[in-house]
Amino acid sequence: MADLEALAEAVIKGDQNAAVEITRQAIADEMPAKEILDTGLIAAMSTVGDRFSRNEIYIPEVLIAARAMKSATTILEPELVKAGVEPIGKFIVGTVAGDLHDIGKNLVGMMMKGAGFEIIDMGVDVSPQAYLEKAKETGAQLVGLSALLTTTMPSMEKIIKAFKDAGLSTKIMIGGAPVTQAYADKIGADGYSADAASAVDVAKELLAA
Ligand code: B1M
Repeated sequence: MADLEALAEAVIKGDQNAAVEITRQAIADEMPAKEILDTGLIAAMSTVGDRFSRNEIYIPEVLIAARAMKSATTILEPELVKAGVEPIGKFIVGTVAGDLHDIGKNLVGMMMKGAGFEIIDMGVDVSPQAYLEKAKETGAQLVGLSALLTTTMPSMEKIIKAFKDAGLSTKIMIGGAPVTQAYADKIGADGYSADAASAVDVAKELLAA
């Protein structure tokens, strides 16, 4: 019988081959797809997030863990579809207009995926209109905005205003090196987080609110 603790350990260590092998074994053993996802994969990324928050591991370790998780999830996905397992929410993420920095944004997306969200990644240099259209098209509950430049931060306010003007109730959370809680409060963002791990907690709180 496949060992889901060993699966979680493989993801935490970023051992892609072991993560894929144990996931295959768990499917062959007819373990429920949701149990494999929750106990093996999501639990692992939650541990990775906690260790990252405590500065016990750094960005490279997070990236290799996320890569192992992604490979295992690709194998598990058809089983999840068959079992009718729904994502916990839809999360649009992108870097705002004029800004090409995407490393932090990608980390946020990976941690959210690891926590069970469906991710709609819009890439970089995303206009307010594009966020708005994507939110309408997908019905996502949450939009995450990343900005690394003081010159592109004002775009966040424009996006929040565009959503308000359009009457959308989508929750908007923001982050990025120059962004602060005070700035989030000033422009009326629903949430802010300083790093990718705590972004997951903020997203879950917003979803539950
Ligand atoms: Co740029 N750059 N850069 N750069 N760059 C900075 C941001 C800068 C601080 C460097 C400096 O001068 N010291 C400075 C900004 C100054 C300012 O505005 N105050 C700067 C500048 C000026 C520029 C250019 C204008 C340089 C030029 O061309 N003259 C130019 C702008 C291009 C553009 O965007 N239009 C530019 C270009 C680039 C590169 C393309 C070379 C490259 C980006 C490559 C890429 O992203 N694919 C680059 C890089 C790498 C950096 C630094 C060195 C590193 C950024 C990074 O990836 N950090 C950066 C200096 C620095 O930060 N030390 C710098 C790692 C990443 C994991 O952290 O993105 O902060 P971060 O994400 C964190 C949190 O902020 C948070 O979680 C992440 C992980 O925990 N987070 C969120 C991020 N988004 C979130 C969203 C959330 C929640 C949390 O909710 C939705």
